[in-house]
Amino acid sequence: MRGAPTILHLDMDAFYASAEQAAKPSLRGKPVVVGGIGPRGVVATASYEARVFGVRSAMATAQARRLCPNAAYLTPRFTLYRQISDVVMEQLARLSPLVEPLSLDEAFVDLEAGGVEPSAAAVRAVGERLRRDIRAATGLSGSVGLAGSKMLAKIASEQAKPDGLVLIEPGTERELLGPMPVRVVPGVGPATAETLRRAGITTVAETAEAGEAELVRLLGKAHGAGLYALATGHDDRPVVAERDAKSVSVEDTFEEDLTDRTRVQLEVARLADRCVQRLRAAGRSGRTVVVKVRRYDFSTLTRSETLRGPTDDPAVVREAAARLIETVETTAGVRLLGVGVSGLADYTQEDLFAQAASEQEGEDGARAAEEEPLEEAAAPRPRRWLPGLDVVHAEYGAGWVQGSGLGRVTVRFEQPWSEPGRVRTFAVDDPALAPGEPLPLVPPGTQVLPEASAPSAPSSPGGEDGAPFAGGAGRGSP
Ligand code: DCP
Ligand code: MG
Repeated sequence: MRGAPTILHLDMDAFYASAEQAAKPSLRGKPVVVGGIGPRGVVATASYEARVFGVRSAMATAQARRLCPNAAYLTPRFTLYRQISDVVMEQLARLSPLVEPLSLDEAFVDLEAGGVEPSAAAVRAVGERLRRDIRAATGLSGSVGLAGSKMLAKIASEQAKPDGLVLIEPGTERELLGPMPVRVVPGVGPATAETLRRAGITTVAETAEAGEAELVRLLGKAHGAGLYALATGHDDRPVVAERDAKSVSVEDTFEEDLTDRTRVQLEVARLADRCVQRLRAAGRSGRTVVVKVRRYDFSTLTRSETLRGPTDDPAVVREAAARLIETVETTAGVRLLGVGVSGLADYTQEDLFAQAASEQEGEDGARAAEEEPLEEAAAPRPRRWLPGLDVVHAEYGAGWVQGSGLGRVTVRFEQPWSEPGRVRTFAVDDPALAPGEPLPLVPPGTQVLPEASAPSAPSSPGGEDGAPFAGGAGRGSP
Protein backbone atom coordinates (compact mmCIF):
# COMPACT_ATOMS: atom_id res chain seq x y z
CA MET A 1 0.00 0.00 0.00
CA ARG A 2 1.52 3.26 -1.12
CA GLY A 3 1.18 6.63 0.51
CA ALA A 4 -0.01 8.20 -2.75
CA PRO A 5 -2.54 6.94 -5.32
CA THR A 6 0.08 6.28 -8.00
CA ILE A 7 -1.27 2.98 -9.32
CA LEU A 8 -3.58 3.53 -12.27
CA HIS A 9 -6.03 0.96 -13.60
CA LEU A 10 -7.61 1.54 -16.99
CA ASP A 11 -10.56 -0.44 -18.31
CA MET A 12 -12.30 0.41 -21.55
CA ASP A 13 -16.09 0.68 -21.36
CA ALA A 14 -18.11 -2.15 -22.98
CA PHE A 15 -15.05 -2.61 -25.15
CA TYR A 16 -16.10 -4.77 -28.13
CA ALA A 17 -19.59 -3.23 -28.20
CA SER A 18 -18.25 0.34 -28.03
CA ALA A 19 -15.86 -0.44 -30.87
CA GLU A 20 -18.80 -1.68 -32.93
CA GLN A 21 -20.87 1.41 -32.13
CA ALA A 22 -17.96 3.65 -33.07
CA ALA A 23 -17.61 1.76 -36.34
CA LYS A 24 -21.33 1.62 -37.16
CA PRO A 25 -23.10 5.00 -36.74
CA SER A 26 -26.58 3.44 -36.97
CA LEU A 27 -25.89 1.47 -33.75
CA ARG A 28 -24.89 4.41 -31.52
CA GLY A 29 -27.16 4.73 -28.51
CA LYS A 30 -28.72 1.33 -29.32
CA PRO A 31 -28.43 -2.09 -27.66
CA VAL A 32 -25.55 -4.06 -29.20
CA VAL A 33 -24.46 -7.56 -28.25
CA VAL A 34 -21.15 -8.97 -29.47
CA GLY A 35 -20.45 -12.67 -29.25
CA GLY A 36 -21.03 -16.09 -30.70
CA ILE A 37 -24.17 -15.85 -32.80
CA GLY A 38 -24.67 -19.57 -33.41
CA PRO A 39 -27.02 -21.76 -31.37
CA ARG A 40 -24.33 -22.49 -28.76
CA GLY A 41 -22.90 -18.98 -28.82
CA VAL A 42 -21.95 -17.02 -25.72
CA VAL A 43 -22.09 -13.24 -25.19
CA ALA A 44 -18.65 -11.59 -25.14
CA THR A 45 -20.06 -8.24 -24.13
CA ALA A 46 -23.10 -6.00 -24.38
CA SER A 47 -23.40 -2.25 -24.80
CA TYR A 48 -24.70 -0.36 -21.77
CA GLU A 49 -28.02 0.05 -23.62
CA ALA A 50 -28.34 -3.76 -23.78
CA ARG A 51 -27.23 -4.23 -20.16
CA VAL A 52 -30.39 -2.43 -19.07
CA PHE A 53 -32.25 -5.55 -20.25
CA GLY A 54 -30.01 -7.81 -18.16
CA VAL A 55 -27.69 -8.97 -20.94
CA ARG A 56 -24.24 -9.83 -19.54
CA SER A 57 -20.87 -11.24 -20.64
CA ALA A 58 -20.67 -15.05 -20.65
CA MET A 59 -24.48 -15.44 -20.90
CA ALA A 60 -25.78 -17.78 -23.61
CA THR A 61 -26.60 -15.68 -26.67
CA ALA A 62 -29.94 -17.49 -26.91
CA GLN A 63 -30.87 -16.14 -23.48
CA ALA A 64 -29.69 -12.65 -24.45
CA ARG A 65 -31.98 -12.78 -27.49
CA ARG A 66 -34.91 -13.54 -25.23
CA LEU A 67 -34.06 -10.65 -22.89
CA CYS A 68 -33.30 -8.14 -25.61
CA PRO A 69 -34.69 -9.24 -28.97
CA ASN A 70 -34.17 -5.84 -30.58
CA ALA A 71 -30.43 -5.60 -30.02
CA ALA A 72 -27.98 -5.90 -32.90
CA TYR A 73 -26.20 -9.27 -32.56
CA LEU A 74 -22.74 -9.06 -34.04
CA THR A 75 -19.88 -11.48 -34.49
CA PRO A 76 -16.59 -10.24 -32.96
CA ARG A 77 -13.96 -8.57 -35.14
CA PHE A 78 -10.81 -9.35 -33.20
CA THR A 79 -8.51 -7.70 -35.72
CA LEU A 80 -10.18 -4.36 -35.02
CA TYR A 81 -10.18 -4.82 -31.25
CA ARG A 82 -6.49 -5.66 -31.32
CA GLN A 83 -5.72 -2.55 -33.38
CA ILE A 84 -7.60 -0.37 -30.89
CA SER A 85 -5.89 -2.15 -28.00
CA ASP A 86 -2.49 -1.38 -29.54
CA VAL A 87 -3.36 2.32 -29.68
CA VAL A 88 -4.58 2.28 -26.07
CA MET A 89 -1.50 0.42 -24.81
CA GLU A 90 0.68 2.91 -26.67
CA GLN A 91 -1.00 5.73 -24.75
CA LEU A 92 -0.27 3.90 -21.49
CA ALA A 93 3.35 3.33 -22.45
CA ARG A 94 3.76 7.12 -22.62
CA LEU A 95 2.96 7.33 -18.93
CA SER A 96 5.36 4.80 -17.50
CA PRO A 97 7.75 2.00 -18.35
CA LEU A 98 5.75 -0.21 -15.99
CA VAL A 99 2.53 -1.19 -17.75
CA GLU A 100 0.88 -4.51 -17.00
CA PRO A 101 -1.80 -5.44 -19.54
CA LEU A 102 -4.45 -7.80 -18.16
CA SER A 103 -6.41 -8.17 -21.37
CA LEU A 104 -6.97 -6.26 -24.59
CA ASP A 105 -8.88 -3.50 -22.79
CA GLU A 106 -7.41 -3.42 -19.32
CA ALA A 107 -4.05 -2.62 -17.73
CA PHE A 108 -2.28 -1.40 -14.61
CA VAL A 109 0.21 1.47 -14.86
CA ASP A 110 2.73 2.38 -12.18
CA LEU A 111 2.73 6.18 -12.37
CA GLU A 112 5.44 6.51 -9.75
CA ALA A 113 7.80 4.58 -12.01
CA GLY A 114 6.80 7.01 -14.76
CA GLY A 115 8.06 9.95 -12.73
CA VAL A 116 4.63 11.44 -12.00
CA GLU A 117 4.63 13.56 -8.85
CA PRO A 118 3.10 11.42 -6.09
CA SER A 119 0.21 13.72 -5.20
CA ALA A 120 -3.52 13.26 -5.66
CA ALA A 121 -3.77 16.36 -7.84
CA ALA A 122 -0.94 15.32 -10.16
CA VAL A 123 -2.12 11.73 -10.69
CA ARG A 124 -5.71 12.88 -11.22
CA ALA A 125 -4.54 15.26 -13.94
CA VAL A 126 -2.62 12.44 -15.62
CA GLY A 127 -5.66 10.16 -15.45
CA GLU A 128 -8.03 12.75 -16.92
CA ARG A 129 -5.61 13.55 -19.70
CA LEU A 130 -5.18 9.88 -20.47
CA ARG A 131 -8.94 9.52 -20.86
CA ARG A 132 -9.05 12.47 -23.26
CA ASP A 133 -6.11 11.15 -25.26
CA ILE A 134 -7.65 7.68 -25.55
CA ARG A 135 -10.90 9.17 -26.76
CA ALA A 136 -9.12 11.34 -29.31
CA ALA A 137 -7.00 8.45 -30.57
CA THR A 138 -9.67 5.73 -30.63
CA GLY A 139 -13.08 7.37 -30.40
CA LEU A 140 -13.84 5.20 -27.34
CA SER A 141 -14.18 5.87 -23.63
CA GLY A 142 -12.24 4.21 -20.86
CA SER A 143 -12.61 4.42 -17.10
CA VAL A 144 -9.71 5.09 -14.77
CA GLY A 145 -9.11 4.10 -11.17
CA LEU A 146 -6.29 5.59 -9.10
CA ALA A 147 -5.22 4.22 -5.73
CA GLY A 148 -2.29 3.10 -3.64
CA SER A 149 -2.65 -0.58 -4.56
CA LYS A 150 -3.67 -2.73 -7.48
CA MET A 151 -6.76 -4.07 -5.75
CA LEU A 152 -8.08 -0.60 -4.97
CA ALA A 153 -7.16 0.87 -8.35
CA LYS A 154 -9.23 -1.85 -9.97
CA ILE A 155 -12.14 -1.32 -7.59
CA ALA A 156 -11.92 2.41 -8.32
CA SER A 157 -12.12 1.98 -12.10
CA GLU A 158 -15.12 -0.30 -11.64
CA GLN A 159 -16.81 2.44 -9.58
CA ALA A 160 -15.89 4.99 -12.23
CA LYS A 161 -17.74 3.12 -14.99
CA PRO A 162 -18.85 4.13 -17.49
CA ASP A 163 -16.64 6.95 -18.74
CA GLY A 164 -15.36 8.22 -15.41
CA LEU A 165 -12.41 8.51 -13.02
CA VAL A 166 -12.32 7.63 -9.34
CA LEU A 167 -9.40 8.32 -7.04
CA ILE A 168 -9.17 6.59 -3.68
CA GLU A 169 -7.20 8.66 -1.19
CA PRO A 170 -4.76 6.50 0.76
CA GLY A 171 -5.98 6.27 4.34
CA THR A 172 -9.63 5.94 3.36
CA GLU A 173 -9.47 2.45 1.91
CA ARG A 174 -10.54 0.36 4.91
CA GLU A 175 -13.56 2.56 5.43
CA LEU A 176 -14.41 2.32 1.75
CA LEU A 177 -13.79 -1.42 1.41
CA GLY A 178 -15.51 -2.44 4.64
CA PRO A 179 -19.15 -2.52 3.47
CA MET A 180 -18.32 -3.97 0.04
CA PRO A 181 -19.14 -7.61 -0.76
CA VAL A 182 -16.14 -9.88 -0.35
CA ARG A 183 -16.36 -10.68 -4.08
CA VAL A 184 -14.52 -7.39 -4.81
CA VAL A 185 -11.34 -8.93 -3.42
CA PRO A 186 -9.23 -10.39 -6.23
CA GLY A 187 -9.25 -14.19 -6.17
CA VAL A 188 -12.63 -14.48 -4.45
CA GLY A 189 -14.86 -16.27 -6.94
CA PRO A 190 -18.40 -17.50 -6.44
CA ALA A 191 -17.24 -20.70 -4.75
CA THR A 192 -15.10 -18.95 -2.12
CA ALA A 193 -17.81 -16.36 -1.54
CA GLU A 194 -20.27 -19.19 -0.88
CA THR A 195 -17.93 -20.87 1.62
CA LEU A 196 -17.58 -17.56 3.43
CA ARG A 197 -21.29 -16.86 3.32
CA ARG A 198 -22.01 -20.17 5.03
CA ALA A 199 -19.69 -19.00 7.79
CA GLY A 200 -21.66 -15.76 8.05
CA ILE A 201 -19.09 -13.63 6.21
CA THR A 202 -20.34 -11.50 3.33
CA THR A 203 -18.54 -8.14 3.48
CA VAL A 204 -14.89 -7.18 3.40
CA ALA A 205 -15.18 -5.81 6.95
CA GLU A 206 -16.55 -9.14 8.19
CA THR A 207 -13.72 -10.93 6.42
CA ALA A 208 -11.14 -8.78 8.18
CA GLU A 209 -12.91 -9.27 11.53
CA ALA A 210 -12.99 -13.05 11.11
CA GLY A 211 -9.22 -13.01 11.49
CA GLU A 212 -6.49 -14.87 9.69
CA ALA A 213 -6.80 -18.12 11.65
CA GLU A 214 -10.50 -18.48 10.86
CA LEU A 215 -9.96 -17.73 7.15
CA VAL A 216 -7.15 -20.28 6.97
CA ARG A 217 -9.44 -22.84 8.63
CA LEU A 218 -12.17 -22.13 6.05
CA LEU A 219 -10.11 -21.77 2.89
CA GLY A 220 -6.75 -23.39 3.46
CA LYS A 221 -3.43 -21.82 4.27
CA ALA A 222 -2.44 -19.99 1.10
CA HIS A 223 -5.86 -18.74 0.11
CA GLY A 224 -6.90 -17.84 3.67
CA ALA A 225 -3.76 -15.89 4.46
CA GLY A 226 -3.86 -14.11 1.09
CA LEU A 227 -7.47 -13.13 1.57
CA TYR A 228 -6.80 -11.82 5.07
CA ALA A 229 -4.01 -9.60 3.78
CA LEU A 230 -6.14 -8.14 0.98
CA ALA A 231 -9.23 -7.69 3.16
CA THR A 232 -7.20 -5.65 5.62
CA GLY A 233 -5.90 -3.50 2.78
CA HIS A 234 -2.45 -5.10 2.55
CA ASP A 235 -1.76 -5.34 -1.14
CA ASP A 236 1.83 -4.79 -2.11
CA ARG A 237 1.65 -6.62 -5.40
CA PRO A 238 3.86 -4.71 -7.82
CA VAL A 239 2.89 -3.66 -11.34
CA VAL A 240 4.85 -6.08 -13.51
CA ALA A 241 5.58 -5.07 -17.07
CA GLU A 242 4.62 -8.12 -19.07
CA ARG A 243 7.93 -8.05 -20.86
CA ASP A 244 9.42 -8.99 -17.47
CA ALA A 245 6.82 -11.58 -16.63
CA LYS A 246 7.63 -15.24 -17.04
CA SER A 247 4.14 -16.40 -17.83
CA VAL A 248 0.67 -15.21 -18.70
CA SER A 249 -2.40 -17.01 -17.46
CA VAL A 250 -6.12 -16.60 -16.97
CA GLU A 251 -8.52 -18.61 -14.87
CA ASP A 252 -12.19 -18.78 -13.99
CA THR A 253 -14.05 -20.09 -10.97
CA PHE A 254 -17.51 -21.37 -11.78
CA GLU A 255 -20.72 -20.61 -10.02
CA GLU A 256 -21.55 -24.33 -10.04
CA ASP A 257 -19.13 -27.18 -10.54
CA LEU A 258 -18.88 -28.17 -14.18
CA THR A 259 -19.55 -31.82 -14.85
CA ASP A 260 -20.41 -31.75 -18.52
CA ARG A 261 -17.39 -32.73 -20.59
CA THR A 262 -18.35 -30.56 -23.56
CA ARG A 263 -18.79 -27.54 -21.32
CA VAL A 264 -15.35 -28.12 -19.78
CA GLN A 265 -13.81 -28.26 -23.25
CA LEU A 266 -15.65 -25.11 -24.29
CA GLU A 267 -14.47 -23.20 -21.23
CA VAL A 268 -10.89 -24.33 -21.81
CA ALA A 269 -11.08 -23.09 -25.40
CA ARG A 270 -12.40 -19.71 -24.24
CA LEU A 271 -9.72 -19.41 -21.57
CA ALA A 272 -7.09 -20.26 -24.19
CA ASP A 273 -8.38 -17.40 -26.36
CA ARG A 274 -8.35 -14.96 -23.46
CA CYS A 275 -4.85 -16.04 -22.53
CA VAL A 276 -3.66 -15.42 -26.08
CA GLN A 277 -5.32 -11.99 -26.05
CA ARG A 278 -3.25 -11.06 -23.02
CA LEU A 279 -0.14 -12.55 -24.54
CA ARG A 280 -0.66 -10.49 -27.68
CA ALA A 281 -1.59 -7.35 -25.80
CA ALA A 282 1.87 -7.59 -24.30
CA GLY A 283 3.50 -8.35 -27.65
CA ARG A 284 4.77 -11.70 -26.39
CA SER A 285 4.67 -15.34 -27.36
CA GLY A 286 5.33 -18.45 -25.34
CA ARG A 287 6.44 -22.02 -25.66
CA THR A 288 4.75 -23.94 -22.87
CA VAL A 289 0.99 -24.25 -22.55
CA VAL A 290 -0.33 -25.00 -19.07
CA VAL A 291 -3.79 -26.10 -18.02
CA LYS A 292 -4.89 -25.83 -14.40
CA VAL A 293 -7.84 -27.71 -12.94
CA ARG A 294 -9.30 -27.45 -9.46
CA ARG A 295 -11.78 -30.21 -8.82
CA TYR A 296 -14.89 -30.29 -6.65
CA ASP A 297 -12.81 -31.47 -3.67
CA PHE A 298 -10.27 -28.60 -4.11
CA SER A 299 -7.60 -30.98 -5.39
CA THR A 300 -5.67 -28.87 -7.88
CA LEU A 301 -3.44 -30.08 -10.64
CA THR A 302 -1.65 -28.68 -13.65
CA ARG A 303 -0.66 -30.27 -16.94
CA SER A 304 1.73 -28.73 -19.40
CA GLU A 305 2.97 -29.25 -22.91
CA THR A 306 6.01 -27.62 -24.47
CA LEU A 307 5.78 -26.71 -28.15
CA ARG A 308 8.64 -26.74 -30.62
CA GLY A 309 8.76 -22.97 -30.73
CA PRO A 310 7.03 -19.94 -29.17
CA THR A 311 3.58 -19.11 -30.42
CA ASP A 312 0.84 -16.52 -30.00
CA ASP A 313 -1.51 -18.34 -32.31
CA PRO A 314 -4.90 -18.86 -30.65
CA ALA A 315 -5.51 -22.09 -32.60
CA VAL A 316 -2.21 -23.60 -31.44
CA VAL A 317 -2.80 -22.71 -27.78
CA ARG A 318 -6.41 -23.88 -27.97
CA GLU A 319 -5.39 -27.25 -29.41
CA ALA A 320 -2.63 -27.81 -26.85
CA ALA A 321 -5.00 -26.88 -24.03
CA ALA A 322 -7.64 -29.25 -25.44
CA ARG A 323 -5.12 -32.10 -25.52
CA LEU A 324 -4.09 -31.37 -21.93
CA ILE A 325 -7.61 -31.25 -20.52
CA GLU A 326 -8.29 -34.62 -22.17
CA THR A 327 -5.74 -36.17 -19.80
CA VAL A 328 -7.54 -34.95 -16.68
CA GLU A 329 -10.42 -36.79 -15.05
CA THR A 330 -13.13 -34.14 -14.56
CA THR A 331 -16.41 -36.03 -14.44
CA ALA A 332 -16.92 -35.57 -10.69
CA GLY A 333 -16.96 -31.79 -11.07
CA VAL A 334 -14.64 -28.86 -11.74
CA ARG A 335 -14.66 -25.63 -9.72
CA LEU A 336 -11.90 -23.77 -11.52
CA LEU A 337 -10.13 -23.92 -14.85
CA GLY A 338 -7.09 -22.00 -15.98
CA VAL A 339 -4.96 -21.75 -19.10
CA GLY A 340 -1.50 -20.24 -19.16
CA VAL A 341 1.46 -19.82 -21.45
CA SER A 342 4.99 -19.74 -20.07
CA GLY A 343 8.50 -19.70 -21.48
CA LEU A 344 7.80 -16.27 -22.93
CA ALA A 345 9.74 -14.74 -25.78
CA ASP A 346 9.46 -11.35 -27.42
CA TYR A 347 8.89 -12.76 -30.86
CA THR A 348 6.82 -15.37 -32.59
CA GLN A 349 8.31 -18.15 -34.57
CA GLU A 350 6.46 -18.15 -37.86
CA ASP A 351 4.19 -21.13 -38.14
CA LEU A 352 5.16 -22.90 -41.34
CA PHE A 353 1.79 -24.55 -41.77
CA ALA A 354 -0.02 -21.29 -41.28
CA GLN A 355 2.23 -19.63 -43.84
CA ALA A 356 1.59 -22.33 -46.39
CA ALA A 357 -2.15 -21.99 -45.83
CA SER A 358 -2.13 -18.24 -46.36
CA GLU A 359 -0.17 -18.57 -49.60
CA GLN A 360 -2.90 -20.82 -50.95
CA GLU A 361 -5.58 -18.32 -50.09
CA GLY A 362 -5.04 -16.29 -53.20
CA GLU A 363 -5.02 -12.53 -53.54
CA ASP A 364 -7.37 -11.81 -50.72
CA GLY A 365 -5.42 -13.90 -48.25
CA ALA A 366 -2.10 -12.50 -49.42
CA ARG A 367 -3.21 -8.93 -48.86
CA ALA A 368 -4.57 -9.66 -45.43
CA ALA A 369 -1.50 -11.72 -44.61
CA GLU A 370 0.72 -8.66 -44.84
CA GLU A 371 -0.88 -7.32 -41.72
CA GLU A 372 -2.10 -10.34 -39.82
CA PRO A 373 -0.29 -13.42 -41.08
CA LEU A 374 -1.13 -15.69 -38.17
CA GLU A 375 -4.68 -14.65 -37.52
CA GLU A 376 -5.79 -14.74 -41.11
CA ALA A 377 -4.07 -18.01 -41.77
CA ALA A 378 -5.45 -19.65 -38.66
CA ALA A 379 -8.98 -18.74 -39.65
CA PRO A 380 -9.20 -18.60 -43.44
CA ARG A 381 -12.16 -16.42 -44.24
CA PRO A 382 -15.12 -18.51 -45.31
CA ARG A 383 -17.53 -16.86 -47.70
CA ARG A 384 -20.18 -16.63 -45.01
CA TRP A 385 -21.80 -13.30 -44.38
CA LEU A 386 -21.77 -13.17 -40.60
CA PRO A 387 -23.53 -10.17 -39.04
CA GLY A 388 -21.17 -7.35 -38.22
CA LEU A 389 -18.41 -8.21 -40.67
CA ASP A 390 -17.03 -5.67 -43.13
CA VAL A 391 -17.89 -5.81 -46.79
CA VAL A 392 -17.14 -3.73 -49.85
CA HIS A 393 -19.55 -3.35 -52.75
CA ALA A 394 -18.19 -2.41 -56.16
CA GLU A 395 -20.75 0.37 -56.54
CA TYR A 396 -21.90 1.32 -53.01
CA GLY A 397 -18.55 1.13 -51.22
CA ALA A 398 -17.86 0.05 -47.63
CA GLY A 399 -20.52 -1.35 -45.34
CA TRP A 400 -21.27 -4.17 -42.95
CA VAL A 401 -23.42 -7.27 -42.94
CA GLN A 402 -26.64 -6.71 -41.08
CA GLY A 403 -28.01 -10.18 -41.67
CA SER A 404 -28.24 -13.04 -44.12
CA GLY A 405 -30.37 -16.04 -44.90
CA LEU A 406 -32.37 -17.68 -47.69
CA GLY A 407 -29.67 -16.85 -50.20
CA ARG A 408 -29.78 -13.13 -49.44
CA VAL A 409 -27.53 -10.79 -47.49
CA THR A 410 -28.47 -7.33 -46.23
CA VAL A 411 -25.73 -4.75 -45.98
CA ARG A 412 -25.76 -1.36 -44.31
CA PHE A 413 -23.56 1.11 -46.14
CA GLU A 414 -22.00 3.44 -43.61
CA GLN A 415 -18.52 4.25 -42.33
CA PRO A 416 -17.28 5.14 -38.85
CA TRP A 417 -17.34 8.86 -39.58
CA SER A 418 -20.40 8.96 -41.87
CA GLU A 419 -24.06 9.57 -41.10
CA PRO A 420 -26.10 6.42 -40.39
CA GLY A 421 -26.36 4.63 -43.71
CA ARG A 422 -28.93 2.81 -45.83
CA VAL A 423 -29.58 -0.92 -46.04
CA ARG A 424 -29.56 -2.83 -49.34
CA THR A 425 -30.12 -6.49 -50.06
CA PHE A 426 -28.11 -8.70 -52.41
CA ALA A 427 -27.85 -12.33 -53.42
CA VAL A 428 -25.21 -14.03 -51.26
CA ASP A 429 -23.12 -14.82 -54.35
CA ASP A 430 -23.40 -11.32 -55.86
CA PRO A 431 -20.00 -10.85 -57.55
CA ALA A 432 -20.01 -7.12 -56.70
CA LEU A 433 -19.85 -7.92 -52.97
CA ALA A 434 -16.56 -8.84 -51.28
CA PRO A 435 -15.30 -9.13 -47.70
CA GLY A 436 -13.75 -5.89 -46.45
CA GLU A 437 -11.25 -4.72 -43.86
CA PRO A 438 -12.15 -2.79 -40.68
CA LEU A 439 -11.98 0.97 -41.25
CA PRO A 440 -10.20 3.26 -38.78
CA LEU A 441 -12.59 4.59 -36.12
CA VAL A 442 -11.39 8.16 -36.16
CA PRO A 443 -11.23 9.99 -39.49
CA PRO A 444 -8.01 9.46 -41.47
CA GLY A 445 -5.49 12.16 -40.68
CA THR A 446 -6.67 12.59 -37.10
CA GLN A 447 -5.66 9.12 -36.08
CA VAL A 448 -2.79 8.55 -33.72
CA LEU A 449 -1.15 5.38 -34.92
CA PRO A 450 0.67 3.15 -32.46
CA GLU A 451 3.89 3.49 -34.43
CA ALA A 452 3.68 7.30 -34.43
CA SER A 453 6.79 8.45 -32.62
CA ALA A 454 5.67 9.12 -29.10
CA PRO A 455 7.60 11.15 -26.55
CA SER A 456 8.49 8.73 -23.80
CA ALA A 457 8.82 11.48 -21.22
CA PRO A 458 5.58 12.83 -19.75
CA SER A 459 6.13 16.24 -21.28
CA SER A 460 6.50 16.74 -25.00
CA PRO A 461 8.30 19.58 -26.79
CA GLY A 462 6.52 22.23 -28.79
CA GLY A 463 4.02 23.50 -26.22
CA GLU A 464 1.32 21.07 -27.39
CA ASP A 465 1.62 19.20 -24.15
CA GLY A 466 -1.82 19.89 -22.72
CA ALA A 467 -3.79 18.39 -25.59
CA PRO A 468 -1.46 16.57 -27.95
CA PHE A 469 -4.17 15.52 -30.42
CA ALA A 470 -6.72 18.29 -30.07
CA GLY A 471 -5.57 19.99 -33.27
CA GLY A 472 -6.05 16.84 -35.31
CA ALA A 473 -9.26 15.65 -33.72
CA GLY A 474 -10.79 19.11 -34.02
CA ARG A 475 -10.64 19.04 -37.78
CA GLY A 476 -14.09 18.53 -39.19
CA SER A 477 -15.09 15.11 -40.41
CA PRO A 478 -15.58 14.72 -44.13
N1 DCP B 1 -14.95 -10.55 -22.95
C1 DCP B 1 -15.28 -11.82 -23.41
N2 DCP B 1 -15.84 -12.74 -22.59
C2 DCP B 1 -16.09 -12.44 -21.28
C3 DCP B 1 -15.74 -11.17 -20.77
C4 DCP B 1 -15.17 -10.24 -21.64
O1 DCP B 1 -15.06 -12.10 -24.59
N3 DCP B 1 -16.65 -13.35 -20.47
C5 DCP B 1 -14.37 -9.55 -23.88
C6 DCP B 1 -15.44 -8.62 -24.39
C7 DCP B 1 -15.24 -7.35 -23.64
C8 DCP B 1 -13.75 -7.36 -23.36
O2 DCP B 1 -13.40 -8.75 -23.24
O3 DCP B 1 -15.64 -6.20 -24.38
C9 DCP B 1 -13.37 -6.61 -22.10
O4 DCP B 1 -13.97 -7.21 -20.96
P1 DCP B 1 -14.51 -6.36 -19.76
O5 DCP B 1 -14.75 -7.31 -18.64
O6 DCP B 1 -13.63 -5.18 -19.50
O7 DCP B 1 -15.95 -5.87 -20.24
P2 DCP B 1 -16.34 -4.64 -21.15
O8 DCP B 1 -15.17 -3.81 -21.51
O9 DCP B 1 -17.14 -5.15 -22.30
O10 DCP B 1 -17.34 -3.82 -20.24
P3 DCP B 1 -17.01 -2.92 -18.93
O11 DCP B 1 -17.47 -1.54 -19.28
O12 DCP B 1 -17.82 -3.52 -17.84
O13 DCP B 1 -15.54 -3.01 -18.71
MG1 MG C 1 -13.81 -3.20 -20.11
